[in-house]
Amino acid sequence: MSTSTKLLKLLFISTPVGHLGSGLGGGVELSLYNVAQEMIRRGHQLQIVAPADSTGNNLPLVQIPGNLQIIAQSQSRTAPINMPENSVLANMWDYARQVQNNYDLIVNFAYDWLPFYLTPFFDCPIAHLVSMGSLSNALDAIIKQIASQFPGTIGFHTQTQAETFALKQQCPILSNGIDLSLYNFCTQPKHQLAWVGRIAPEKGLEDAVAASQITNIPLKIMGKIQDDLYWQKICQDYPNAPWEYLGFLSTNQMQQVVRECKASLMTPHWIEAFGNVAIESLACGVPVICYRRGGPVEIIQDSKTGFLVEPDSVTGLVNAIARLDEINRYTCRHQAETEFSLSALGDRFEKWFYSVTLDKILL
Ligand code: HBI
Repeated sequence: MSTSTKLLKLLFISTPVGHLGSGLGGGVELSLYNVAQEMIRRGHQLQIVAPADSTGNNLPLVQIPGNLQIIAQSQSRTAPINMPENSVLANMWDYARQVQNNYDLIVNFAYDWLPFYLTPFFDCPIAHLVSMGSLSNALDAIIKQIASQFPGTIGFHTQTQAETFALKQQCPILSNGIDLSLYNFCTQPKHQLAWVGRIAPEKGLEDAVAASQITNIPLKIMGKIQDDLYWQKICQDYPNAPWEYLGFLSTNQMQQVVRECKASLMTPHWIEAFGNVAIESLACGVPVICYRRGGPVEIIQDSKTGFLVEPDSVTGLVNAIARLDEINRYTCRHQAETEFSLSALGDRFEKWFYSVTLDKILL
């Protein structure tokens, strides 16, 4: 049987910062669900290992107890590796060690040191999807080591993100993808803007609120409040801006709001590895206005499906908002259909998984 038709037995190991469905895992939760759903649709066997209390969208889940990992973006670049007692990360990987012989490939979705360090100790091949840009020296070092020892097993969402790790090897670039059937196109938006994302300093929400105040266009804010002090400061600094916080919504609730917006604002103060919000917005036919920084630069077609503006420039956001009538909303939806559908995503990941398991299958 040629490798391109062999069905794989896949073990997905989730992020350890929150149970699946909590929103704390941010974009990587969505990536895991979407890739899992598409692999199953293609006939592969699949099991997801995730922290206890995870919701699986009727996907096959093994729930592992233990204490969550601290989110990496809250740590300093020189922070030592931290592991809580009874670590859910350690427990998930001990489970993987025990069952590894039942699988052709283990796929790691955690942005943590341990899974990379354990790679040489496993018989089963491991593919690592790196979900953020470079954040810590310890993780950079172990990623560099594994990229060199196991070429082709470290995947990134975008070239920009991969470059933050300054690796010698060219690594697989997977982009991302979503289930387009969940997003409904809208031709006549209301006079409002959307901002969607984890509410934390690296996401730069204050700039979108400032742009909303200057333009006096209502801003619909959606997402998990991850940093409460940061959120309180925005509320105090912009008491009169026309913003409304709608909470952490399900995909369906979120797209019902976004689709009726003139545009989505993305204001990353860090190198966004990808920008799921951008493709979710495009899927609704909604143009994206984003700083020219990180993953969204490889997603948004400037002046065609949105605008890329000078990083951290609120004026840049405001000037782009004034140009929104130049964008054809059908062009936005069309780009999502050609580049970011589940089948496009599945093609990229399936090709990667076969490339990592090839030597094992042929042995
Ligand atoms: N932090 N330690 C740690 N581990 C993760 O897997 C992790 C994280 N912070 C954020 C995060 N994952 C995801 O929200 C992003 O990768 C999308």
